[in-house]
Amino acid sequence: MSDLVPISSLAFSKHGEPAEYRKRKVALISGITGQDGSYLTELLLEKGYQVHGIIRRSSSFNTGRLHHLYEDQHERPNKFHLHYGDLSDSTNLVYIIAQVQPTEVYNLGAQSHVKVSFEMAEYTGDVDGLGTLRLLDAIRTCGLEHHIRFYQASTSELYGKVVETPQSETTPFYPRSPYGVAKLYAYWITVNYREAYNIYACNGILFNHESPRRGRTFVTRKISRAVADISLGKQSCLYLGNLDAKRDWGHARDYVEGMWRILQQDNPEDFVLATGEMHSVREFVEKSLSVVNIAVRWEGSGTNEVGINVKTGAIIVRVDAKYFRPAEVELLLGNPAKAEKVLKWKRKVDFDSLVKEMVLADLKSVKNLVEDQN
Ligand code: NDP
Ligand code: GDR
Repeated sequence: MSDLVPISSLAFSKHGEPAEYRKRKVALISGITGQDGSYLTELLLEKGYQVHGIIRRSSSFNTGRLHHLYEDQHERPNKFHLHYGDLSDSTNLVYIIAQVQPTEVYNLGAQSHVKVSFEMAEYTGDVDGLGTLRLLDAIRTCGLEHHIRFYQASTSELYGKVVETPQSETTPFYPRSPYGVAKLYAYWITVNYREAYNIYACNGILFNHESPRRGRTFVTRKISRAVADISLGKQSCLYLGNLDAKRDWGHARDYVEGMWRILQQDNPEDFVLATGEMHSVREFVEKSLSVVNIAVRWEGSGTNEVGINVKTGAIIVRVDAKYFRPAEVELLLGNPAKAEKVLKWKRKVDFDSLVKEMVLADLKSVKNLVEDQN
């Protein structure tokens, strides 16, 4: 951090030198320990950035997704730093921004589970909604609002109830969960601070993106892990909620590239990142099972529906009402035309390759676990 600009000169200067400042290529990422945070860190380090991340203090290990980057440290000295912090703690955010003086801030930190947001609605509102305000205000408090480019992790959950498909930057929002509502606040405060204070602040409205690093309670990873366990005889049945929900699923690595591109434009704007293709949870199950050569047929309906292994006759999928949500988003399908045209961004990984990569990665890790236990 030897290239810091004296903060006093920035805090009180109305005429900073953004070009000079921006040359430093310093990124600050909230939510660095999450799926997207880890892929974005890899990308930015490859591009020569110094990367700083905010991590939460936890009694258990929470930097597993960043482990390999720590190990690379000796090849990139002084390029990767972690700071304890939390989006609920304004003073801490001001301190980190003042210390790091980033050129780009990526606000990826969030209580990101839609179902959990119904159980922790106030907390989700605080972190996902007000947390975004706190980070933007920390930037202003440090007098860096004309020096920093700000990315907000907005979401297709803003669309919620179907008003039109495919959904684009102009589709009206109708969120269907405390998570979606909190993210709606974050979306608009980002737009508002851009308009009110001329901050370079953008929303990436990202549709679902997955990977082998996806948290294990999200449906895709829950399925890929269960399929690995079932095929290796470690689990007999997978319990799921709404099999008919449809999502536009892409690969997280493609989407972090889009986040970076959003902050490299001449003017700050909001963009949808999506594949433009939609599949049901049921299709995700079928496709995952096909990777391990298991064919499934469905019987029954509603909560009595089951998935049966065609070869053995065993029930391998059941519906459990506890995974249903008080209000569901039935389908999401994005229109990435603006991102394709302006950012020259396009997803590279298709649905089949995504599913295959996730199942094969889980097969490998389950096999390693079994070997370790023997
Ligand atoms: P993850 O759930 O994998 O990661 C969330 C990150 O936020 C973790 O690093 C977590 O820390 C951190 N975090 C949680 N609470 C706080 C807090 N109070 N203060 C600071 N950090 C906190 O999410 P993803 O990587 O999948 O998503 C990244 C962002 O993009 C999120 O904001 C999400 O809502 C949004 N998004 C995700 C999409 C997707 O399909 N993945 C699509 C659209 C938007 P810890 O590890 O300690 O829990
Ligand atoms: P989502 O992702 O809610 O779209 O939010 P999730 O994988 O949790 O659910 C997708 C769909 O699958 C249905 N479903 C189940 N979901 C879970 N988690 N567990 C189950 O057992 C199950 N069975 C069926 C759900 O009802 C839903 O319709 C993700 C998060 O990453 C958000 O942070 C992000 O903003 C959005 O994607 C875009």
